[in-house]
Amino acid sequence: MSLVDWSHEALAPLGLRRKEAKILFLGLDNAGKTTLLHILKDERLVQHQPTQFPTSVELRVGKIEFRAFDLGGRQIARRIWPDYYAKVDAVIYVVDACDKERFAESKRELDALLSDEALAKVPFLVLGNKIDIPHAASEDELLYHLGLTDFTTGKGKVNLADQTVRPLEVFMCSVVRKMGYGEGFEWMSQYIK
Ligand SMILES: Nc1nc2c(ncn2[C@@H]2O[C@H](COP(=O)(O)OP(=O)(O)OP(=O)(O)O)[C@@H](O)[C@H]2O)c(=O)[nH]1
Ligand SMILES: [Mg+2]
Repeated sequence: MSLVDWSHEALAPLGLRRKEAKILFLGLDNAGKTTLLHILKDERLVQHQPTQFPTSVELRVGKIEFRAFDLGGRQIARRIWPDYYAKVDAVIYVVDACDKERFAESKRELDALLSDEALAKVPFLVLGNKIDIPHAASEDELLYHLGLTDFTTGKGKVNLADQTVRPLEVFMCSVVRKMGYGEGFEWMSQYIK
């Protein structure tokens, strides 16, 4: 156990446990949210049924320790998303980059999230998933279809003091190939206190 883990555990009984970050995994059904969560959790690739009920799991990715909420993306599941918007530290919005017919629907849901008062300052990591499939949209195409071309805030290191706009970036990834999302998490970790 590292010193960091030790001090973290040692503080727990004193009620001084550092606040755990809360991250919502959102996006349309079939985007790959549950698959990603399970790979982050135990490195295992599992075939999942569409998520019916909200679940949450504690995770550590790099230096971020957080509770991930997987709320499911089917129409009926989306209705309860707003119940989870309080005290969110980040949103990971997953898009199936191959499902071009649903880009408009995905944009509508993303726009609703971005304009929700409760999430106004929350960093958004948009993951364009399934780039292992040959006809997947490119990053530029996805940016265009999601209406984000002029709204991303930069992938590099940021000076938080200069930050006046909500952090938002798109990273293309393949959850099944375990590639791309790591850079996204690294970017996001800059904004999680
Ligand atoms: N080719 C490919 N398929 C993927 C990838 N990630 C997920 N999938 C597949 O996409 C399908 C949907 O994945 P899920 O993780 O269940 O999707 P979800 O976003 O949790 O969907 P809901 O629970 O309905 O909201 C599954 O068949 C996955 O195997 C990927 O990177 N590449
Ligand atoms: Mg799911």
